[in-house]
Amino acid sequence: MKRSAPEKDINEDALEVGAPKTTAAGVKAVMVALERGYEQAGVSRTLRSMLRVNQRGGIDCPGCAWPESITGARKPAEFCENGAKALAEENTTRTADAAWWAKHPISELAEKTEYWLGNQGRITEPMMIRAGETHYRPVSWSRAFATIGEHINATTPDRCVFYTSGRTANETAFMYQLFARSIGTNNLPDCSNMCHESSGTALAPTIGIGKGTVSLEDFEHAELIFVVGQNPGTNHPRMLSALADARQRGAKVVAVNPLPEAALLNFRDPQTVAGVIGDGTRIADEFLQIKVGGDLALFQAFGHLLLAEEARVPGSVVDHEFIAAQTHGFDAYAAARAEIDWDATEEATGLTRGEITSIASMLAKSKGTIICWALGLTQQPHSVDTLKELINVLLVQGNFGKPGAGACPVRGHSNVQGDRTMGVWEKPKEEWLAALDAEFSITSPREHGYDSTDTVEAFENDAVDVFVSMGGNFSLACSDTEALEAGMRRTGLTVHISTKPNRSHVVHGQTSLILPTLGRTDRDDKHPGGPQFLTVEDSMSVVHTTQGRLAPMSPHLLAEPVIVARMAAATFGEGHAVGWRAMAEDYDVIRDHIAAVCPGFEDFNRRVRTRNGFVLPNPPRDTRTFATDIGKARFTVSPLEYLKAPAGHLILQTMRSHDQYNTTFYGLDDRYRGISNGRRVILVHPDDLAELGYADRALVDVISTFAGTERRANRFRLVSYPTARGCAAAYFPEANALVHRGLVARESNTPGYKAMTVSFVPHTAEPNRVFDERERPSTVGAAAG
Ligand SMILES: Nc1nc2c(c(=O)[nH]1)N[C@H]1C(S)=C(S)[C@@H](COP(=O)(O)OP(=O)(O)OC[C@H]3O[C@@H](n4cnc5c(=O)[nH]c(N)nc54)[C@H](O)[C@@H]3O)O[C@H]1N2
Ligand SMILES: Nc1nc2c(c(=O)[nH]1)N[C@H]1C(S)=C(S)[C@@H](COP(=O)(O)OP(=O)(O)OC[C@H]3O[C@@H](n4cnc5c(=O)[nH]c(N)nc54)[C@H](O)[C@@H]3O)O[C@H]1N2
Ligand SMILES: [Mo]
Repeated sequence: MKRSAPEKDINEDALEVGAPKTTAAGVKAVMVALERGYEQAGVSRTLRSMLRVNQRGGIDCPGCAWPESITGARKPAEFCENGAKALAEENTTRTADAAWWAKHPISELAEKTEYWLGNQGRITEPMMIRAGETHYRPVSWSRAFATIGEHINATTPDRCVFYTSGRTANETAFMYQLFARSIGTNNLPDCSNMCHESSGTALAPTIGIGKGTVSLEDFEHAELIFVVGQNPGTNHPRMLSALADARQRGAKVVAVNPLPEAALLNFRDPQTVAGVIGDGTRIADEFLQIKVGGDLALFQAFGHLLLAEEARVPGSVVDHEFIAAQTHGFDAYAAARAEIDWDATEEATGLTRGEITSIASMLAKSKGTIICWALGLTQQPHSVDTLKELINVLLVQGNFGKPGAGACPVRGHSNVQGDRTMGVWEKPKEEWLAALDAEFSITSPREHGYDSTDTVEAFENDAVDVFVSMGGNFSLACSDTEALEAGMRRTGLTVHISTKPNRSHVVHGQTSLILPTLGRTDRDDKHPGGPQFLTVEDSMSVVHTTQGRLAPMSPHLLAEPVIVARMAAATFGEGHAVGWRAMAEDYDVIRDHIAAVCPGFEDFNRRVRTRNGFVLPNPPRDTRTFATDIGKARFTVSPLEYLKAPAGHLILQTMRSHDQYNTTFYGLDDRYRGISNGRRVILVHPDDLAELGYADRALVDVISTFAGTERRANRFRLVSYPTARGCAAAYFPEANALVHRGLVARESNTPGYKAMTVSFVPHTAEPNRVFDERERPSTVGAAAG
């Protein structure tokens, strides 16, 4: 049965603000999930997909990259409210078909919010628009592919860019990077550049692998678990079960966050009886309400205090044997942490010396510590240093390669880690390219390509002729929305491999194609050898299958591997060295190539068909060894650095509401924070509001300052909220227009989405963006230490 989409768009004046919640999940979560499912897809499609999620042989939940247990039993319903919403989004029986596109000119779509666009339904056939036209119109698949081939062949490889969003499965990602490299470019930006790039950049040189070192089973053994810069109640709800179980067993949990996120405080597991009728489980034993950007200072203080405790009681804290055998640089680290500037530390963190010391003593006593983190630590100028400091603290106590200990970056998109493993990377290693070239008899380019931030700049400089987007929503995900969109509009060809309409389709190139594809839950069976499955890698390096079973909403959708193969055929013609067609017909063929190229994937086809899939090698976890260039783990020394707002300014972070998936909005209810029906809000501490002279709910324009320039975004409402002092929070992507593309994490080039310096002016009707060369305020203060 087809359903119609909401006619109404967001009315920001309908904003409602209630008190923030102190408990997450519970029955309400189940009800909301089912409601959204039924609304979008009806009862039968909803139940059929939900019961198969995260089961062995089922669909990998597209919601997040949190793993499923590989050793233990799985719950009959291994999903969460937000995973269920992600499924409902995809399973929807609403369609944005040819008639829909004919009804809505681009000029009209450009005025709509992403909420409205995304709610129109699944795209049913390939669509095209050319310069001067007002509407997208249907195009045949063969014409669409021919157009892509023509444009690629008419320009040089360095002017082609191939973006990947992290839902892309391993097989697709592998073919896609092979396609880009066969053309001759490493321009392979991906969402990971905007997400956990800082994590990989910090981990690779320090522990020799750019991934986490814990498995889900480690949560059953840890004594102390940190959850830093992460909002799992919304973004990784299944993680709460692991935390609640750990706590019930006696582990302590410490949350570090500028916001008192409900789920960090209390959680009712909707999958247990106690969770449905009881008061719930407290999640965090301790909550450090840190200032945005203060974590480097915090972990330096922890390092100092651990060493001080060791000096007081020798042999009680530091794992000397491990440090001597497996690490490098401890003496320099110990020397740097011997002194501490408590005034600067308190200013940077907004915490008292007492608070920090009490958590440090928990840390000193713990025999197994896991530190989990997400984007609260990756999107600031000094992010890579911050993460290296977390690693220092773990190394001091030997928290690697033993049960219940390690580093746990919690990834976002369900296969973002796998995409990188498959070679979606603008800075590929020589060994990797050599293996690829040998397998396919091609010559991959060696020059590094664009990451996401470079791509924004390339768009602004008219350096892109062809932009292909494998999923995702580049225009809204990146920095500097307005300049980026203007650049995208000037580009020769934009190609969007998508499931639903989004903003990037609307700010399209001179010629633009939308290629509709099968999603995770859709059956992929139009192959000579019958139905195919795909594979993904979760946040803990487990590789397993995913296979949808629902009838696709349209007979015209193509699977992603087929789309890549046909783009390649149209570009290279007959007789190309790579056997594209064979791969698209039978995904086992792709997997055999992956087995030959990617370390750890030997015998891929057989091993991935076993009950739980397989775990990729991870030297720190498996053997307590570190494959860095020196064969040892590295301590590092970074100067103290934190974000400092000049008088009259605040530090703005951007975050997700409970009702969105990145740029996709499921609804308008950020339930745990008590904010509904509006998204253009800025959460500010009541004392800061008073100091700045604004009333709660005041309507303002926001000005962000960076490097002598300003960006302005109009019409936000200030909301009094218990965030840390001096800090503010707004939703992504509404605030992206405020992010200067030059504001990035230094070594990883990840946008500084959680590090803007902003001020407010009463709302006026001024245009959205102004530049002027005012004095540059000090955005980043480097203090002594
Ligand atoms: N339902 C749902 N699930 C998702 C997503 C989604 O949009 N919706 N997105 C997926 C993706 S791609 C990703 S990457 C993950 C993102 O998962 P998260 O990283 O949890 O996402 P954010 O909403 O950005 O939340 C960041 C958290 O860090 C805190 N924070 C901000 N600045 C700082 C700081 O300086 N220090 C500290 N200690 N904390 C800080 C914020 O208050 C917030 O609680 O979730 C994935 N899962
Ligand atoms: N200010 C600010 N900006 C941020 C962030 C932040 O915290 N703050 N976070 C950053 C992060 S962590 C990330 S990961 C990026 C996200 O950036 P992206 O990954 O680019 O964005 P998404 O919103 O996840 O992509 C949604 C689109 O994917 C398409 N899609 C959905 N399912 C499928 C599928 O199965 N196949 C295909 N081909 N397409 C599909 C749909 O058309 C949908 O419109 O945003 C970044 N931007
Ligand atoms: Mo992400």
